[in-house]
Amino acid sequence: MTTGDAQIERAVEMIAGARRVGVLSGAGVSAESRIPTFRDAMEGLWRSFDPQELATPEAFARDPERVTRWYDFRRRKCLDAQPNPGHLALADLEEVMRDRGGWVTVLTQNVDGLHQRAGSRDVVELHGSIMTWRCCESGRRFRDLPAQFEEYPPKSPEGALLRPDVVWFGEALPETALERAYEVAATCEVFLTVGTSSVVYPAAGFTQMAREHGASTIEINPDETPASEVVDLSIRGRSGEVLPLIVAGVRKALE
Ligand code: BV8
Repeated sequence: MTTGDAQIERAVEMIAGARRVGVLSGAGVSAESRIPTFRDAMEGLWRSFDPQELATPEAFARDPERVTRWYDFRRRKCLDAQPNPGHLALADLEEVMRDRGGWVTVLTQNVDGLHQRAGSRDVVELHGSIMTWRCCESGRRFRDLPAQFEEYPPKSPEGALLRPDVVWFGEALPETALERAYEVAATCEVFLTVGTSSVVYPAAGFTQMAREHGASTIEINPDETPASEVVDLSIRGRSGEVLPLIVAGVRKALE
C-alpha cells in the first residue's frame, strides 16, 4: 500500500455519497498495462524522438512514413495489452453507480481502447483512438485493420493517405467529446483525475471546471501534478492499486 488508509477512506466516503461521477484518465492508467506514457523514455528505435513533436499534423505532413510507423508500432502494443486492475475497477464503479440510478463517465486522454475492453460503457475518447484510422481525403474511418500494415504510410482502397484517428497537438478535440466533457464537469458530484500529468489542455481543465461547479475532486497519481494543488484530496499512489481499494470500499459502504 503506498497511501495512508485515511485517504482511501475519505475517497470512499466522497464517492459512496455520490451518484454522478466524472473521471479524467491519462496515460498513467495504461502504464500498468505496459503501455508507456508520453513521459516515459520512448522505446527502442523511437528513443531519439520527441512524442510531442511526432504527434502533430506538421510531423505527419513532413514525414508521413515515420509518423505512421510510430503510430502503428503503438497500435500493436495496445492490441497486445490487457486492461489492468485500474481499468477494471472503473468499470466496476460504473456498475455500482448505475445500480443506484447514477453514472460514471470516463473522459479518457488515452487512445488505446482499454477502458472499453475492461467493460466501461460510458467512455469519452477526448483524443480519439489509435485503433481507428481515417482517410485524409474522404474522412472515411477504418476500424477493421490488419495486424500490421503492408506499407507506410498506409493507403485507403482509393490510394489516399491514411492517418490515425487521434487528436494531434494543435488539432481541436472532437466537438461531441468536448460537449460531453463540459456536461460531465458541470453535473458530476465527484470528479476523479487519475494517471495524468494534467498539463495538456483542454483535458486538464476539466478538473478545475468540475470543482467550480461544486464537485468534490480527487487525484490519484504517484507524482505531484498541477492538479494536486487544486483537488480536495490528492492520493499519491498507482491507479492499479488505489482504484480497486476505493471501489471495494464503496461497494462495502453501499451494501
Ligand atoms: C488544442 C493523442 C486548439 C495523440 C494527445 C501551441 C499550439 C497549439 C496548441 C497549443 C499550444 N500550446 C498549448 C497548446 C494546447 C495543447 C497543449 O495543451 N499543449 C501542452 C503540451 C501545453 N493542446 C492541444 O494542442 C489540444 N488541442 O488545444 O486545440 C484548437 C482549437 C480549435 C481549432 C484548432 C485547434 C490537443 C491536445 C491533444 C494532443 N494529443 N494524445 C497520441 O496519443 O499520440 S495528448 C497526449 O499527451 C496524451 O493524450 C496525454 O493527454 C498527454 C500527456 O501524455 P503523458 O504525459 O504520457 O500522459 P499523462 O499526461 O497522462 O502523464 C502520465 C501521468 O501518469 C504522469 O503524471 C505519471 O506520474 C502518472 N503515472 C505513471 N504511472 C502511473 C501514473 N498514475 C497512476 N498510476 C500509475 N501506475
